Order: sequence, then structure tokens, then C-alpha cells
Amino acid sequence: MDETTLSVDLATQELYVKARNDGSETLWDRKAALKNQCGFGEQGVCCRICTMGPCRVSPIPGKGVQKGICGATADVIASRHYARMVAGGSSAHSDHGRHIAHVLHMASRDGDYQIRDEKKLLNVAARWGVATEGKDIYQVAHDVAEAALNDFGKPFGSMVIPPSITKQRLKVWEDNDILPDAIDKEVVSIMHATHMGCTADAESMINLSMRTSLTDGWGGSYIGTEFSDIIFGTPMPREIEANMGVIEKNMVNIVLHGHEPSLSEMIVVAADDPELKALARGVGAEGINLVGICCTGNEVAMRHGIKIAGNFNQQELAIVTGAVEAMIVDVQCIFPSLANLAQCYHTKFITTSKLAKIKDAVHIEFDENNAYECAKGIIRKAVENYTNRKHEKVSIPTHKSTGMIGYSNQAIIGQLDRVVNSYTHKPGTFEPLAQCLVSGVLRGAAGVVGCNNPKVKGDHSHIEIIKKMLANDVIVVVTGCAAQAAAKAGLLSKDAVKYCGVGLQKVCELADIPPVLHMGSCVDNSRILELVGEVAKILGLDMSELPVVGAAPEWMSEKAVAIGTYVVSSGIDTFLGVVPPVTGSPEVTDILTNRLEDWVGAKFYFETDPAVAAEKMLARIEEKRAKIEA
Ligand code: BF8
Ligand code: SF4
Repeated sequence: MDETTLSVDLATQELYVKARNDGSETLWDRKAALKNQCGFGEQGVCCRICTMGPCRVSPIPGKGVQKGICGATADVIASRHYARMVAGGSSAHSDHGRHIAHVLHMASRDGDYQIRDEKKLLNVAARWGVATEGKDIYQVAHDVAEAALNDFGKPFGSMVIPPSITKQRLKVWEDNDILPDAIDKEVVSIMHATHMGCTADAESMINLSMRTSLTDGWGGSYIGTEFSDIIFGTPMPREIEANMGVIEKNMVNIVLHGHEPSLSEMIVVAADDPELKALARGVGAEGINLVGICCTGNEVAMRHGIKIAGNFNQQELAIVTGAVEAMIVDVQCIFPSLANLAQCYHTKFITTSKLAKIKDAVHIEFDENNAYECAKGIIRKAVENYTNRKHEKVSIPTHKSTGMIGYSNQAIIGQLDRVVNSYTHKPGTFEPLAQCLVSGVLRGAAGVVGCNNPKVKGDHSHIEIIKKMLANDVIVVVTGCAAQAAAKAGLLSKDAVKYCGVGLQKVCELADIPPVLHMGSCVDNSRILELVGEVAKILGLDMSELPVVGAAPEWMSEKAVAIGTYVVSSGIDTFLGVVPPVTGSPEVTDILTNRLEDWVGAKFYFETDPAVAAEKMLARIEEKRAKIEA
């Protein structure tokens, strides 16, 4: 395989060649071994929901088998599958949020988890119906966590909706009957509605999917973000380095991979322990070097400046450097292949969650009640492994880039306050940003988010789309693995103004920001919802009326389907660079890419060519501008 076709990232190309020479297998080799992937599955027309099946129906109307044994059509089968993807994604994000709520619940003044952002805690307390006056801050934390935990499964009423939503949007949700009930209830309802013999109507199925997706974006993910900020601190701008070159030859390298910050935060704190540092020197290393992959990488980079080793496509390649003593994982986006790959090198692959045990891994269950000691134990294993390094197998690419990260909404407001014209703008708000959008200095904003997927040349679509946005004065916000692609390509650096049109250049100079703002992990897409909602409120518009678009150019996970669905349901057009498995159903395709606009004022675009997608994104932005300028 020609490595230059796999990814635009040079470190990835270099390590792919090393893996091949080492006889190690990677995702690209396994993709090639699969040869042609199943066309029925790809178009969403294979059903395994009951054991009368599996039933594969024809993706072409009027040609071949049109119905499964129960009579389900391609529309029914594809819409049910779509709904289950949304439920899978929403449950992953929401369970993450619930877990963080449990950590908040156990926070104590003398414990391992403490309150780092009291102001945020007090701000959110009212929403959760928690009185704060005269109460100890830890009691407030306890009460807020309990209220949120109870909201996940409450029997009556809709879930608690954050105040950043516009009133127009709430009305859209009510009118379309997608204002969600409790988070867990909606996911369970999808599992029920997609059971054999329930919903057999694509419109209703997508409608239920939208309800459920909203429990993710405005519920589970929102809780995950806000409570993480309260416990671990709200991110503020800082400089980081990204790409495989951050792995150090003479240090104990530990890769943090996964999603929830409760484990990774504790590893970061424990890595500073004098006992462990001495142990590292004792085994002949210069120290302990923590680096991150995927969303955990984003979480610890934003809050501690931990370097980013890479994104989704690079998880195996980190081990292939031969210089990783341990890869520590919790949940989500973790390749099962890592366990056997680690055995080809000296790496200890350590799983820590009951929800993500992997055969042949070393499992050390992380216990939040004994978090610090547990983290120390895990790091000790890594340090002790340094002497097992096979030096003849070590080769670390030198590639790395620097960039700015940590743009929480508080951080963005802090930067905007630098450009506040006190006659016209209120400090401490998004007003300058809103005015830049209305005046046209910024033509619009784009959220570029999501994964890598070997169906797409790695990082290529992310970078193409981002650069095109910048050149056209569209400010970009990024999260997840897209954010890491941007970091590696140098697009998070303030020097990236060289790619920008004059309007965006001016804004970046005045606010002292890069043109691409790293807003965090995938649960932190909730920060983008908050930002868009607040800007819309300032302008008295609905979110669907802003010149704002979303793109997931290289997405792969069910979480991305949930995100795309809640983003569209929130009124923001979403451009997918990998076609979702629905095209075997003309009706589902029509709903997602067309009819949704009538329902919620936004829709999906399926566009695999990033240059074409960027053109369409810009056209849509201009279309929306015409309305705000009128
Ligand atoms: O939640 S962007 S590959 S790491 S799913 Fe996974 Fe996709 Fe990366 Fe984070 Ni998000
Ligand atoms: Fe086949 Fe219907 Fe069963 Fe699906 S639910 S496997 S289409 S019989």
C-alpha cells in the first residue's frame, strides 16, 4: 500500500511504513483484507433485528427483494438502523456525563476530586433547582450532582434544558414533538421503538431519533462538559504541541487514550508525585512523559497542556514507535487490536473500565474512591516497564506542530473583551462576535468536528475544509479528532492567519486568537451549542437563522450520528464527508437531506469531496447572511 494515500500526516506515513517493516498490522491492512465492504450494510438495508432474518432487501426501488420477512421495507430497515446509531451514540455521551456527575457527587475538600470552578458551579446550581445561599460549596456540588443524576431517569416531564437555547428553538422542538423527556428514557424508547414489530414509518423513526439526540447534546454531553469544568477547571488558552514527535526517546512515555477525564486527570496529578519521578530516574529515564490520543488527549491538553500524540487513526502508530511504556485507556474509540499490537512491542496496554475490558489487555480497574493511589499504581507499572524497551524497535518521527488550545466559552469571552468597544458592546458577552457576524467582517462560523475514517485519506478533508473556510472569512471552531488534525497541521497556531481573508485576519489580531479555536473533546460540542445559542439570543434570532454550519468530514462513530442529529435539530446544517448507511432508503435519504429543513430549519448534506463540501458550506452561509442583512 502506498503510504502517501493513507493520510496527509507525515508522521502517520512514516509509522505505517515502520509497522509494515516490523510485521505489525494496522487498520489500513485490515481494511484492505476486508476487500469490498458489504454493499447492503453500507446502504443500511440489512436487518438483523429478529431471528426470522437476517433480511437483506434491495436498495433499488422496484428491483429485487423489496421487503424483509415481516414486511419491513428498505425505508423501515434503514430508519431503524439510523435510530439505533443515534441511541448508541447518545448513550455513550450521556453515560460519560453521568459518570462525571458521580465524580462531582463524591467531590470533597480533602478528597482526590475537588471543586476548581466554584463560579460555574454556582451558575449552574439554579438550573438544577439547588439553593446556594449559606451553603458550603461542597454541599452545593453534592446537591447539583444529585439533581442531575436524578434527571437522567426521571419519570415525568422533559429533561432540564440549559438556558442557552433560544425560545424560538424550544418552540420548534415543541411543534415537532422532539422536546425530549429524560435522557435514559429516550434511549430506552428508541430501543423499544426499533424492536421487531414497532415503528414502521421512516418519518416517525427519524423524529424519535431527533428527540433522543437532543438528550445527548443538551443533556448528557452538556452535563459532561459543565461538570468536568467544575471539577477539573474551565479550560483557558494555552500552547501545546501535537503529533508523534511529542513522544520522547529518553523518557517513560505514557499514552492516555479514551474519553472521560476522571481517570486521565488523576494520572496527570499522580505523574508529578516525587516517588514516581524518583522511580523513573531509578530505571534510567529522564522523567515521565504523558501524551494524549483522541478525546482524552483533548481533555488533558486543554486543562494541563499535556501534549497531543495524535488522533483516532494514530492510536496504533503510537505503539509502533516502540517507545511507549504504557497506553492507558478507559472507554470509547479504543481499537481492540491494541492488545495484540502492544505484545509485539514492550508496551503495556492497560484497560481501566468495566465497560471496556479488552481480551489480552492488562486490566486495572480504576476506582474513583481511591483515585490517586490507583493512578499511582498504573503509572508505576509503566515506569517499571521502561527497562523492557527494545531499543532496536524504537523509531520516533520528529514531526510535531505547536498551537493554541483551551477555548472554552469563558475563554472566548475573555478574548472578546479585548476588542470590546465600551460604547457599543457589553463586556463579558459574545456581543463583539455577534456584531462581527452581522456586519460581515466575519462571513460566518463553521464547526469542524469528528473522527478519522480510513474511507477518507486521513486528516485531508478536515484540513481542506478548514483552510477554505479561513480564506473566506469564516471563523472555525473544532473539537474531537478534527481538532487534533488541525493542531498537527499548524492550524491552531496564531500564524494560521496567513490562510485567512482580511476580515478574519483583523478579528484574530484584535482578539489575539488563532482563526481556528480548539473547543475541546466531542462532548464539548455542547460548548458550541451554548455559543451558537447565546449569539442567536443577542441578535434576537433563532439558531437556524445564523450563518453557521457544521461539518464532520471524516466521521465514523455512532456518537457522530447522534451529534449530527442534535446539531441539525438545533438548527445548524451539517455536512457529512462519509455517507451514512441510509442511502438504500430513498425516504430516509430525502428526510435527512431535504425534509428536515421544513421541520427544524436545517438539514444534512452528504458530500464526500471536501472541496465541493466547502463550496456548499460557504453557499449556505451566504444564503443565511442574505436574511440577516435584509
Ligand atoms: O468522541 S472524534 S474518533 S475520539 S468519536 Fe472518537 Fe470520533 Fe475521535 Fe472522541 Ni469523537
Ligand atoms: Fe427481517 Fe423484519 Fe426480522 Fe428485520 S425485523 S430481520 S426485516 S423479519
